[in-house]
Parts: sequence; structure tokens; C-alpha cells
Amino acid sequence: MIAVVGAGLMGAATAWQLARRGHRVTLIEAYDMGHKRGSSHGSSRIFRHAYADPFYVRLTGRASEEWRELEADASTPLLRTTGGLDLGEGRDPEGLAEVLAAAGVPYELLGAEAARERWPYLRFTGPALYHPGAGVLDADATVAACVRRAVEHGADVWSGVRVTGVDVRDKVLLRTADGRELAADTAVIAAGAWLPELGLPVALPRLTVTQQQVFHFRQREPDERWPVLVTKDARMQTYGLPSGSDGGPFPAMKVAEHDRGTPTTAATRSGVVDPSSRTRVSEFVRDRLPGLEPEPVAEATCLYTTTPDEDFVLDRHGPLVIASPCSGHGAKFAPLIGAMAADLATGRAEPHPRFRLDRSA
Ligand code: PYC
Repeated sequence: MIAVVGAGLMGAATAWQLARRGHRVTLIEAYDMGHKRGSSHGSSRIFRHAYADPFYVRLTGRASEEWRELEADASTPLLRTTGGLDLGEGRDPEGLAEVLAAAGVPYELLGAEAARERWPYLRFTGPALYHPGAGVLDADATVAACVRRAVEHGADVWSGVRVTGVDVRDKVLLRTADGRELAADTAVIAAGAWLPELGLPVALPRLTVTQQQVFHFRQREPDERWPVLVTKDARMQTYGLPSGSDGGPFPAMKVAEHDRGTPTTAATRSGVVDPSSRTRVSEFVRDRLPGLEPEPVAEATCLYTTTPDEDFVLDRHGPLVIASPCSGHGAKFAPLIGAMAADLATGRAEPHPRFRLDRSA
């Protein structure tokens, strides 16, 4: 039996991948399924191929295939293609274009004037990289689909059950706050920001947990079709994407800072939006996204768990598989990370060197 600890995007996807391959799985979640305390809630996350690192561009191609598999298995759409724009000198649109060209990913490189004509509701100050394969995935619907299909494929699900101890012998003994004990042949630990608090008998890399804030801004023209946005200049690193249902009944864009979270822990995070982030993001919207009303209509917090090199952790240590810190950019890979964690748990693959616990940062 394989236990999966944590039913966020990575744990839910791992349980789904294992269960559909016919393995006995118990998925354990400390809170209610689909809760909003971690990194996996909300109706919108970015999917994009545009990475400066060809390694991640290749992974996005594999992730696309896994998204289509999950959608087919769950008979539900989860990833909507909108196209995506990369802007600002920090994103280096010309450099990204070279990487996408080498990987065979379709893209267009536009000058500021051409981009302005095409997206008059954005302000462009330099070249823009557009790639049509970017889009938006619904995180809440993905967790729900993975858990539902895992159960339909035979998985057991324990929700509201906190794992308080993990002992590794020839099996893994999991102890829970409500006094249960579960002996698993293998345990996949997908606890995200709770990973440092589990007291695992493995050396973790230095992990930084931050509380991030996201804001939803109404479109002035509901009929406009906005792309995903990733921007980086000397001042700010921001992203934007169509909000989905979190933005309320009218079309809206979720906009947030990627690089300015508040250091915290899963146990002590406030859940209160940092007003200085609201001010900076609203100013950014007023200045750069004139097609949006600059006062947010909704806001939320979430957690990033970031490694020093911002690569993921996806490794095996005896009967433990650690599939956790995704450094704020893992959602787009969820069903692929689920497949990779399932491969590690069942001995079908070795850990990738980039994702090992003991890689040098
Ligand atoms: O994965 O593309 C991403 C992303 C951008 C901001 C947060 N995540």
C-alpha cells in the first residue's frame, strides 16, 4: 500500500496517477479537501511554456500531455488555452524566443507598437513575446478531479486527519493526531509548506515559506480576451491571468507580485493580505494594465515553498518519496509531477538530478 500525505495539487495528482495504475493508495489530508490554507486553492494558475531554461520548456511539453490525460480521465476541462505574453527587460523576450524556437514551441516576437495594436488594453514599453500555448488551469477543479478519480480508481481518502509522526523502518509508519497508525510500503510526502514541520528523517534543503497575496481586477470591457502575463523589470516581478470564478461574476484578471512574499511558516502565517502589496499591485495595474479597473474586487493569500535554486524537490529516500516544494511555479506541472512521484514510489524511475534533495544549490 502506498500512502500519499497531502491532498494539494501534487498529492492529489500523485494519488490519481497511482490509483489509475492499479496501486492500493491511501490519500491523507490534514484539513478538508480543497481547503484554502496552502498553495493549491483558487480557480486560476498559469500554464506556460516560456521558461528561459530549456529543461523546464521540455517539462511543460510533457505536462501538456498529462493535462490532456487527466481531462480525458475525469471528463472535465481543466486547462484553458489563452495565449501568454512575457514583457519587460527582466523577462528578456528575445532570449525566451530563442529558447522556444530551439524547442519547437510556436511563438511571436512583437515590437511595442505591434503589441499595442493587438492588445490596446495593455501598455507596452518594449518588445513582447507571445506564445499561443499558454493558458489558465483551474486549481480547485484539478484537486477535486484528481481526488474524485483516485477514489473511483479505488483509493481510500482520509480528510481532516493530520499526520503527526513518520517513522521509517522496512515500512513507513504514519501516526495521526486522532490516534490512528498506518503502515505503508511507501509514503509519498506532498505536504508543501507543512513539509519542514513533519520531522522527517531526511535532510531537507533550505526551504523558504512565504505568504503571497493575489488580487482580482475587473475588466473594463467584458468581451476582451486577455492573455496570461508575466512581467519583470528593475522594480517588480508580476504576473496576471484570467481570474475564473475567484474574480466574481464579471470577467477579471488576477494580478500579483511573484517575488515579494512575506516570510512565514504554514503554522504561523496570518492569512491577512499585506496592504503594501495591494498598493503596489494596484499602482502597477493603473500604470500598465489600463483595460482593468485599478481597485481590486477580490483578494486572497496563498503560500510558496521555495528552494534556494527554485527547482522542485522530487526524490526518493528509502520508502519515502518527497514530492513537495514547487517554488511558486509548480502548478502547471501538477499531473506530470504526480506521474513522476508515482514512478519514484513504484520504482519505475530514478530521481532526476535537478530534483534531488541533496543537489548542491
Ligand atoms: O508558474 O508561471 C508560473 C507562475 C507565475 C507566477 C506564479 N506562478
